[in-house]
Amino acid sequence: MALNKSVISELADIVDDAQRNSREIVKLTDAHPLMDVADGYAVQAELERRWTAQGRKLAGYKGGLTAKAKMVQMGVHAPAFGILMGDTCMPDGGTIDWSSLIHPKVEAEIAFVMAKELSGTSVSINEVLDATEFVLPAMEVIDSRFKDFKFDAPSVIADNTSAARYVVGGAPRRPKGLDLRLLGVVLERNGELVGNAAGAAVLGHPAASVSALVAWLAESGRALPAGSLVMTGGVTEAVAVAAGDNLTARVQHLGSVGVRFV
Ligand code: OOG
Ligand code: MG
Repeated sequence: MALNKSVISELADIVDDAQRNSREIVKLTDAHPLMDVADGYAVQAELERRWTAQGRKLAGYKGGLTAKAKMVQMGVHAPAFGILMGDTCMPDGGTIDWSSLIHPKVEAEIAFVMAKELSGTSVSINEVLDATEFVLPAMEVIDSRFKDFKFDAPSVIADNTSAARYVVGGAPRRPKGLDLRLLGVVLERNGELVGNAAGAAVLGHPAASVSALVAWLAESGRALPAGSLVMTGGVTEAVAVAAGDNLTARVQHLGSVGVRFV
């Protein structure tokens, strides 16, 4: 860590304000060039502390930048983790007010709901699958608070990995008998194909994203609680959306989720 507690708190103020008011800001490292990834997570932890103190509920966690296509698109080449606040969950088939966001983009993801707590730095894919209640299709709406979606790892982590809204639904299935690497994922905007990949696009196996998340939690002495929702990361590049757009994410064997921006 390069920054002291009072600077971390100031940066949390800046990000929180930008999120609340949908106001874009410049990346945090412009003013704090020494800021590192640990500082980014410290800002994120401070935001989590504030949000939960306000009575907001943590629904789970997200892995981001877990697919090559996303890493190349954003120029950040390592996965990053963030928190999912329950009040940012939008109903499948519902609408999202585009004007409440800055420059939203949509990602198709495979999500997990955990049946058992997981902890430790080297949880295997099989252990993740054993601890999983079900897997289901998901869509994440990301909305970097940084101008033109331009950031580096410390800044995007401080901005809770661009998390804005998420949608889950479809036909949840137990993972037993499914090879999650081979699940086809299709993202459509207004009925037109805008992205497609297989589950393996996410770190070779979507459960590897859960394992990496658990290892990240372990670094700060935390476990992934039973009942958590985990978004494993966009399988393709994120796509920009405009008011009026209908977005659908389809996952083989798991059904689809959709939203409309108004
Ligand atoms: C960072 C968040 C990435 C994903 O699924 O890869 C993410 C960003 O691209 O703004 O959520
Ligand atoms: Mg995502």
